[in-house]
Amino acid sequence: MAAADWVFKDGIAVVTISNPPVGALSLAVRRELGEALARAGQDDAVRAVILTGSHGAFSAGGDIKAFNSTDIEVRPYVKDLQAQIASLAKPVIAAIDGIALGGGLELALACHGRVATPRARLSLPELKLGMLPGAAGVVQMTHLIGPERTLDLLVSGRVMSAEEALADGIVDMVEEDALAAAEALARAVLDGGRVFVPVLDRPVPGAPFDPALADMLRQQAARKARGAEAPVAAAEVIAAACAMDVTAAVAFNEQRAGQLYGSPQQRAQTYYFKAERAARRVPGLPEATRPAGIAKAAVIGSGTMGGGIAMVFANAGIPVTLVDISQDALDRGMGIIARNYDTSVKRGSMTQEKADMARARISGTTDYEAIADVDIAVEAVFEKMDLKQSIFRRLDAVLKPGAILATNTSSLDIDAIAAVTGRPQDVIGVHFFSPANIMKLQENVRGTASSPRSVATVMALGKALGKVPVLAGNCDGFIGNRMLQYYQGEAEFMLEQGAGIEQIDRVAERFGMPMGPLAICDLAGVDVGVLIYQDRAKRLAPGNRQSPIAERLLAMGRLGQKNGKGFYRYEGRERIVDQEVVDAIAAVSAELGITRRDFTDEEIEARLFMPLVNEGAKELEDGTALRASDIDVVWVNGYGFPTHKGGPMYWGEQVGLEKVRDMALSLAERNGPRWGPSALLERLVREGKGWADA
Ligand code: T1G
Repeated sequence: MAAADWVFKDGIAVVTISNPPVGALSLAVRRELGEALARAGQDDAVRAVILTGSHGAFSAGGDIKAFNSTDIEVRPYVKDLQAQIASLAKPVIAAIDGIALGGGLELALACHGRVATPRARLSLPELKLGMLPGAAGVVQMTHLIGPERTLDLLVSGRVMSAEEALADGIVDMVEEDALAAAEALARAVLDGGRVFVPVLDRPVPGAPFDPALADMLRQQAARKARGAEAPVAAAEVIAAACAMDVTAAVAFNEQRAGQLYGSPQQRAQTYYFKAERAARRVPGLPEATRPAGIAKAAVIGSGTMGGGIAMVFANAGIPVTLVDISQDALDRGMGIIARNYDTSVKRGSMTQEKADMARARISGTTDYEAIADVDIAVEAVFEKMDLKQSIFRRLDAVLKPGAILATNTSSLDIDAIAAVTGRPQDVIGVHFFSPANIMKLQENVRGTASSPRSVATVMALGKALGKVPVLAGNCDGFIGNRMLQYYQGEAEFMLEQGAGIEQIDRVAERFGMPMGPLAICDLAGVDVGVLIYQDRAKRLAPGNRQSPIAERLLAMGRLGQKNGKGFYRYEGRERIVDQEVVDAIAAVSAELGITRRDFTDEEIEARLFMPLVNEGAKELEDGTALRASDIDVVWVNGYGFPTHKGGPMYWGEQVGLEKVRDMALSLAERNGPRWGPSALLERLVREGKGWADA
């Protein structure tokens, strides 16, 4: 089938982008669009052109699968197609159904007019790929909605609805039958009854601008970027669109986009885009495996986590029943949910109508019989094995055959939970991250007995819930938390050796983490961290040690943010280092006979992040993770690892697996054998290979 179809009727040529599933602008599509536009120009019988998509998509923009290959560099580019449209002395109207993203939207914005169906979704998501819209998109959007809103749109990668696009003049009409409406518009232009002003000829809203605008936009972008280059470049191009003439601004847009394309960050983010999609596929499931449909859900436990999970189901349109032991507990839980929805509405992330509809899908009960017919029950109570087991016995007794019995545990053994039921094949972990209604990661944990159907169901469910699902094996801490202990553990070991509290957190944050490891410990609660330490201490193999610093803080009554003092003292949002903590750490160093010394930022960065890579390699080795890229997906979505570094495993390969191995050898000497290099890592280093050969 042709990549761009051509149908001609009554003076109007309808050119259709045809590249399922998403209408990416592959080289074949661009070529055929170019030929179709040329033909429309030459053929006197053609009086107007309608540009449209197929298979429920207008176009997802540039062909990501061809990025960093030669195809992407072959003309025509999107800008060439735009130039053809501009020079065509005939109206071109875009008819948009479904997505118009990136280059797809830029192409539509170069048409004279635009009609969308109510299902249209418009966005310029290039920053997620570490690049800029390259075909004048930044300048086009600035002319449509002004500088501040354009920056917000680009940095968030937010998707606009047809209604929103109509209100902003981005599309001219919203009609169920976009083709018929586009035809009517084209005829109106031909009759002289309708005149369109090209997007780039429209005045930028909000002019004249404060001369300080460029600096303001740049600072705003840099604050959100956490080291990513594309947001800052976007701010510069937006400022140019306000200050320069259109031709110069468009040239600058193209130049900055060109600089980012091919950069390490663009490569890392493009890798990451593919990683998320790869993570959805589970190798080895029998061909005939079908996920169970989830039309009704229950969540056991109405605390912060349970309430958040209930919201996730409700927001995805799935009715959900919260179960708790007392009406009081339920009322409290429902109260928190109501407040969370109010906050979402206040922040503008949800309309009142949507929030009301979602809330209406959540009901509560203290009676397990009331959830007998749900398709999935997710347990989200305290991390205590006997409590969880007693709940699973009750679920086993009441739930209909074939229902999925899921646990949100972040650390307990799925097999021990499954063992108390008569249907271990239907038991599986679904680990959401807090706050569940916000964090994207859904770490699904396969027990020894979990059936292919259970695995397929929770993976499909993740997508339906708008989460990013990753499959993990059953072990202490699963993929994410198992690695986290090395990151946080090494932060404390470095404190013992003389690194500063603020210095460690600053290095992690400059690396791109949302919060440093010590600030995170304060946020989660020093007491919570110490409980985990103490529990782990019982299982540590001989020769391994943990730092006693957190225990000392706890003994000093420093619980973390919850009482305003942990590693730091908190004054509002400000973190202040207290002398008593510095003294307590120095005392630990003295007791252990450690000579304190200065650290460079480079050493701190290596010692924080390389142990993650080594433990990740051990997870690949023992099958906890299916692919290195799955680990990256967990760390980006669950722990805020910067996407522009691709994830810890990708980063490790960039800095060199040999260095990671050497770091593991030296940390094993100091901290104990469990810090030693993974056998897989050693083999890859020996053979000069990477994760692809794992
Ligand atoms: N190019 C190539 N393949 C794409 C693609 C694209 N733009 N978008 C999606 N796919 C593939 C994807 O890999 C998967 O394939 C299948 O389509 C279904 O996607 C000049 C240069 C479109 C909203 O950033 O946001 O324009 O992995 O599983 O959840 O300035 O994909 O199964 O083989 O994600 O329904 C800008 C990114 C490009 C769009 C669909 N465009 N895509 O989501 O399904 S840069 C984007 C998405 C650009 C210009 C520049 C989503 C989606 P496979 P899916 P989905």
